[in-house]
Parts: sequence; structure tokens; C-alpha cells
Amino acid sequence: MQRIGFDEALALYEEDLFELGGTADSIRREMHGKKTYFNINRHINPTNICKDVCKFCAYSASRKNPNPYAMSHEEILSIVDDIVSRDIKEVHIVSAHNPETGLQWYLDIFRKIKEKYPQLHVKALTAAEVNFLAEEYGKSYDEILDLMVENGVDSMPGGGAEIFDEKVRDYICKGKVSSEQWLQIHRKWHERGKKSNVTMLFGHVEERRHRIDHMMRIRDLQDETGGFNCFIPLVYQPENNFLNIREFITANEILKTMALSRIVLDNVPNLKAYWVTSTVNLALVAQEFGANDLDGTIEKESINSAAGAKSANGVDLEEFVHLIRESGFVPVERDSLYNELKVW
Ligand code: V47
Repeated sequence: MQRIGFDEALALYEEDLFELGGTADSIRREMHGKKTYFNINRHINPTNICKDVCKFCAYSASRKNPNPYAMSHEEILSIVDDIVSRDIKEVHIVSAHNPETGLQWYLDIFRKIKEKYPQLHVKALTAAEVNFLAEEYGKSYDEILDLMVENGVDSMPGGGAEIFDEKVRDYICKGKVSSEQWLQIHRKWHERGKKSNVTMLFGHVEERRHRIDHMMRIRDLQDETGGFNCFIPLVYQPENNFLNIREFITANEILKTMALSRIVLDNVPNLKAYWVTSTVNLALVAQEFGANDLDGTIEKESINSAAGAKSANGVDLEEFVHLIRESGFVPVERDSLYNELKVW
């Protein structure tokens, strides 16, 4: 299939949902057959105290959520002790931008985990956090990224990308990492031979053209580095935040966006339907609209559940696998770098 341009991609939004889905599904089948990947993972969000004010965020301690916390390393390690004892293979660590803890507090989390459990995959620090740490502690991106590698970070999650269009970005999260900076940090991470993911927050004030623009910028960087494992469109959750969106995005528009992501991002191997923000049911449907990954069991989730997602306690593994199979796909447990571990 020929690579699609901006205008053509935007025009595809007008196509019938099922035709668009059919195209995305044929690409998915060619790449992954009927396999749907997931992993057994645990999210940890060590602090919600944040220097930045993103209008869409319900997680950070603020007027709407006045319960600031910062976990001790002992607390974090006891969570990790527990998950390792249950054979969980990935820990996904993302925090707010807390100016009170010091740089070492962040780095020691990874170092202590990795010293104790070298086999556990540490996916940690979004590019927004990297930018915050660099600015706050007078370091370059290179220095922070090297410190991450030295202290045991294996891969970077895709958070903080939001929407790259500068005008929309300014409106929803002014002052946070810019689009250029976000992409530059991932470029530098990939240059170190490391992998990362990339997200897109949609269903708020952005328009279709902004989503396509977002995908195009990702595709360009991926052409350069090949370092993105996975694209993750995140459906905006409307509760407890300052964006005040009244009209919720439709399932039709979510599925069209999933399908377009699969069609436009021809160089990103995996498309994740993140059940946390789409609901499990729609994520299962999204398997027929290009998605080949459903993230994982998660266990504990604080960022999206603060904004209304029903994800605070993750999903049960057996149930998750059963749902994937019942929906006609083959549940394949993967590691964090998409090596297949087990066909369930
Ligand atoms: O960056 C914040 C988003 C992200 C809201 O890399 C919201 O594998 C919806 O990035 N509604 C954090 N979304 C989560 C994230 C992620 C999740 C799962 C897997 C991976 C991965 C990455 O959550 C933030 C922000 O874009 N977010 N507030 C909200 N109200």
C-alpha cells in the first residue's frame, strides 16, 4: 500500500466507519494476523505533586484534587517485592513533576529496583518528566537520558505527547515540554539504541486535522530512528479537571481514529487500544479496527482513573485473556519489547 499523505488521511475520516475499519484490519492482519498482545504489568505513580498545570489532568494535586503525596522508596520497593513474587514482568513508573524531591529521588527509584531485580523491565519517565528534570536541575537532555540508562531505565513510556499542534498544546498544557522538545528527547533516547512508545491525547478540543498532524510528526521521527514500538491513542477522560469538555467523543470517532492510526503509521509496528481510557469493551472492538495490543493487567492506575476512567484496580488476568479469546483473537503475552512469551 502506498504511503498516505496529510490531505488524503484527513479525507478518510469522511469514509464509512466499516470501510475504514476493513482497511485498517487488513493491515493489522498482514502485520500480526489474529494475535493480540498484552503484558502482565504494574503501574506505579510515585508522586502527584506537580509544578505544571495541564488543564486535562485530574491526577496532579491541585484545587480539584487536594491530596498531595510522594511515596517513600521503601513503599515503592515493597510494591515491587510483591509484584515480582507474582511474576509480573514490567513496572511502569510515571510521576508528576515534583520540584521538592530532588533529582536523586527519581533516579534512586530505578537504581534500587534494578539492583534488587535486574530481570524486571523498568519502563519509566515520560519525555515531559525528562524535560522537567533537565530544566529543574540544570542538566541537558543527554545528561538526564544517560543518567536514566545508568540507573536502570530500560524503556520510555509514551506519555506527555498530548497533541503536537502548538496552538492546541498551548491551550491544554501551556508551559509543559514543547512538541519539538518531546520529539527531540525520544530521538536522543532512540539514538542510544533504546525503545519507547508514543501517545496521543484526543477527544477534547482538538480537531481531526490535529490528530493527523500528530501522527505525521511521529511517522517522520520513526523514519529517522525506528525507535517507537507502539502508538497509543488515549481517549480524553472528562472528570475532575479544568478543560470543561461537555460533549464526549463518540465510539464511532474513536474507532475511526484507531483505524486511521493504523493506516497512517505504516512504520510503527504496534497499535495499542488502551482499555483504561476506551473501556475494555471498546478496546476489544478496536481489535477489528487496527489495534493489535491491549496493554496489560495494570493492577493499579492513578492518572486516568482520577479523571473518571474505571481502571483504578486493573483487570483480572484470566478474565482479560478470556475476553480476547472470546472476541475472536489470539491472546499473546509479550514482554515490554514485544518478544512473545506465551500464547494463552
Ligand atoms: O501523558 C492525563 C494522559 C498519560 C488524562 O507508554 C489523560 O505504554 C485521558 O502515557 N484523560 C499517561 N488521558 C498515560 C500514558 C500511558 C498509558 C499506558 C501505556 C503507556 C505506554 C503510556 O495520560 C498522560 C496524559 O496524556 N492523561 N489526563 C485525561 N483526563
